[in-house]
Formats: sequence, structure tokens, C-alpha cells
Amino acid sequence: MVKFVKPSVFSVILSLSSRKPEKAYTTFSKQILTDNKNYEFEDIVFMPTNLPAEAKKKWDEVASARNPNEKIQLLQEFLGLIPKHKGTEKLQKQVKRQIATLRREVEEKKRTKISKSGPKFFMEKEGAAQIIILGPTKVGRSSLLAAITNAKVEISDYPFTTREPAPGMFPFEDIQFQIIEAPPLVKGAADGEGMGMQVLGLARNADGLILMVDASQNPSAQLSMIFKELEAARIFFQKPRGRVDIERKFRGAGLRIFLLGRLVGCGVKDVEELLRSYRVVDAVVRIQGEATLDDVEEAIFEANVYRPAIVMVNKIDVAGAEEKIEELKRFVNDRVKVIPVSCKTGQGLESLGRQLFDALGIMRVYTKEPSAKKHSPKPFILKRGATVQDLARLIHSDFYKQFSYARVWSKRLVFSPQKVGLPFVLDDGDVVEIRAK
Ligand SMILES: Nc1nc2c(ncn2[C@@H]2O[C@H](COP(=O)(O)OP(=O)(O)OP(=O)(O)O)[C@@H](O)[C@H]2O)c(=O)[nH]1
Ligand SMILES: [Mg+2]
Repeated sequence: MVKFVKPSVFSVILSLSSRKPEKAYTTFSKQILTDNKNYEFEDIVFMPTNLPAEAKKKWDEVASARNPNEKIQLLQEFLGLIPKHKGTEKLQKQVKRQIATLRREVEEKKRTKISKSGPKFFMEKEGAAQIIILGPTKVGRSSLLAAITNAKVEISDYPFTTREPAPGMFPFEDIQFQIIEAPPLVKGAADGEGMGMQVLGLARNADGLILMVDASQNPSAQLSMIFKELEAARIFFQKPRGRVDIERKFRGAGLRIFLLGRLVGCGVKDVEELLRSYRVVDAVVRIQGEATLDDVEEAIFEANVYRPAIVMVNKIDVAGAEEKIEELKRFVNDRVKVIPVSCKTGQGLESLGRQLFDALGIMRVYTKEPSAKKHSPKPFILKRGATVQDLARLIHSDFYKQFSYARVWSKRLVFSPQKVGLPFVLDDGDVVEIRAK
């Protein structure tokens, strides 16, 4: 039961619409809710993992550790402070994995210091989005990269040809995607098999994934392996119900929570309490969709990431491919889009740009100077659903503070341009002219 302790305009609106409290929240969506202290939830406080204060304090030290060796040491101490029960199993696993990843990183660094030429696994982002081609060996990852970009890569009938990430640029309409072929993904990658940690690290840092399988082999079994490794590495390709983003700020910045969606089973106060108990006191927190306190805690540990993905089944030119594609589609069961292609004949590749664009959930917005006749040729890339304020912030972090109004040209408006304010939701292809005070 949710009870409101101090009635106020805010809580009255909430209780009036008690069946659908998210409505009331959306009305206030752009407000800083922690600054609005006149509402409280009384009795729903649950702690997902119930960590003792000592452990939470230790996590703060982990979060501020800069050097990997120090971080490993602190993570081990943190692990020792986690009570061992069912509720903390996931967390324990994740911490162990983080320790293993860091250890490998340290070893890798030592090794490359000696040889001076180890593979480079961190890829600088370029273009509208960074997409990783992830899949087992010989499915045709290099063939895809060669077919859609101008990258020079080795294609061969021998397995494990690609040993380090290979990038290329893939043009789509007036933008370009950066496509990176990862080395092959093997079973057990999430536990460090092969170059598993590094390969999954690439996926974790990317904006989207192409999960590639091969119709000349067993594509369903291959995809099942990819799914398992991604899940073990806590990389999810299905949109989460809710999303919590924590952007840590400089000391003294304070804690600001933007509730853009709805909290399930807890209130803003509980979120604030949980954050403070982990000493997350200087941060901007954005909560979207439906989120639980569990989701907030996972965001503190930076455990789960969501990476939009498409499945590409290659080599549809081989005999017997059709049945395998049907079986694969049954296995996927609409969880993610399946695109049958042949990198050899080019069949199916023509729609790839559009499919990626849609899966990524992005849009292009063009800006125009007040005095100019034409808009800028290069668009800004924003998440679908973004507003004029998001655009202003992207142009310059403080720009929106001088904002007076904007004029928008859009296909979906009956009359263009239309004068709009910061909350105006933009669409792909919109042209925006921002007027400053
Ligand atoms: N029939 C057919 N063969 C293909 C197709 N695409 C790739 N191949 C062949 O599949 C083999 C492997 O292709 P690669 O592109 O090297 O595969 P990869 O996934 O990059 O492999 P590794 O980097 O070694 O893990 C090569 O012999 C390619 O010629 C296709 O669409 N149809
Ligand atoms: Mg390859």
C-alpha cells in the first residue's frame, strides 16, 4: 500500500490517479524530484541485496579506485564483505567476473609492454554508432565487413583467421556506421575462454550488435551459444522494462534524480536512500520506463547493459538453408529481428542500413542558424523520443540555459516552421533553429 504522508498538490494528483500513478509522474517528468521534498512514501522500503554498511562503504572505495591493481584488491575486500545468500548470488558472480577481467587486463598490459605490439581492444568510436559483428568462427564476419565497408580484411576457409578487432565505415543515407569485426566468440567466453573477455568487452562498449550465424552449419545452436555468453556477461539485447542511468558528477555537485518513467515497488525516497547508502551523492540519475530498486542497485554496480541487436544468418546461398532459417526463426521467437543474407551474392544486404538504424532507436536532427537559408548538412544523432532540450544539451552542455524558443520544420507538422519550447519531442529528419535569449 502506498500512503502519502504529507498531502500536497503533488501527492493529491498522485492519489487521484492512484490506479495509474505514472501519469502523474509524467506530468512532472522534467522536474527535479529530489528537490521537491513535499511528498513521501511511508512503507515500501525493500533492499534487494541487503548489503551491510561496511560493504557499501567499500564499494565507494572500489568506484573511486583508479589503478587496476588497487581495484582488484578492493574488489576482493568487497567480495569478502558480501553476505553469502541467494539474494547476493548475482552480485557475487559479477564481482568475481570483474576481478577476473581486471586480472586479464593487467596481464595483457604486462605482455604488451614486453612485446610492444599486442592487439588493440579498445576501439575509438566514429560515425553515428559503433556496431560489433559478434559470432563464432567462420560464419563470415570478415566477408560481411568486406562487403559493406572498404576495410581490407582476410577472408579464409580456415577458422580463427581474425585475431584482433577490424573496423570499417558503412554508409547509410547521409550517415555512416562504424562496423567492427570482433575476433570469434567461443563457448565459455564470458568465463575467459579464448579472447572472450576482450570480445565481450567490445560488445559492452558498442552501441549495437550484429549477431552473426551461418546457415551452412547449425545456426540455432550457434545463436544459442551467443545468447548464453551475452547473458553471462550481463549484456542484454532486449529492451529492459526500465532504465536507470547514473552519471557521476564532481564532488559537491549534489544528487539529482529525474523520474521520467515509473518506479515499481518503491518511491523516489527509497531510491535516494539506496544511492546515499552507496555514497552516490554527486550524480545525475535518470530513471526511464518501469524500474525497481533492484534496477537502481544494478546501475550502481554498472552490471547490466542493454545493446540493441539484430541477428544475421549468413550463407543463405547454400543448399538446405531455408529449413535452417525457419528453425532459427522459431528458436528466436520474435525476441530479435532475423535477417537472412549472403555475403557471397549480396542478397539481403541492401536492407541492412535501415535495419540497423531502426534497431538502434536513433534519429537524425538537423540544425539551422537563424540567418542561414539551409540547414547543416550533417545531422545530430539522438535517441528516438529526444526533445529540443536534449538537442540543445548535445550542442553545448550549458546551451539550453540561454534558450528562448526554437523553430521546428517537420514532416509530421501541418504547418512548418512551428515555434516550440524545450520539451518538444523531435522526430527523424526534423530541422531545428534555436533562438537564444
Ligand atoms: N557460400 C557462402 N560462403 C561464404 C559466405 N560468406 C562467407 N563465406 C565463406 O565462409 C568462409 C569464412 O569466411 P570469413 O569471412 O573469413 O569468416 P569469419 O567469420 O571472419 O571467420 P574467422 O575470422 O576465421 O573466425 C570463407 O571461406 C568464405 O568464403 C556466403 O554468404 N556464402
Ligand atoms: Mg574473420
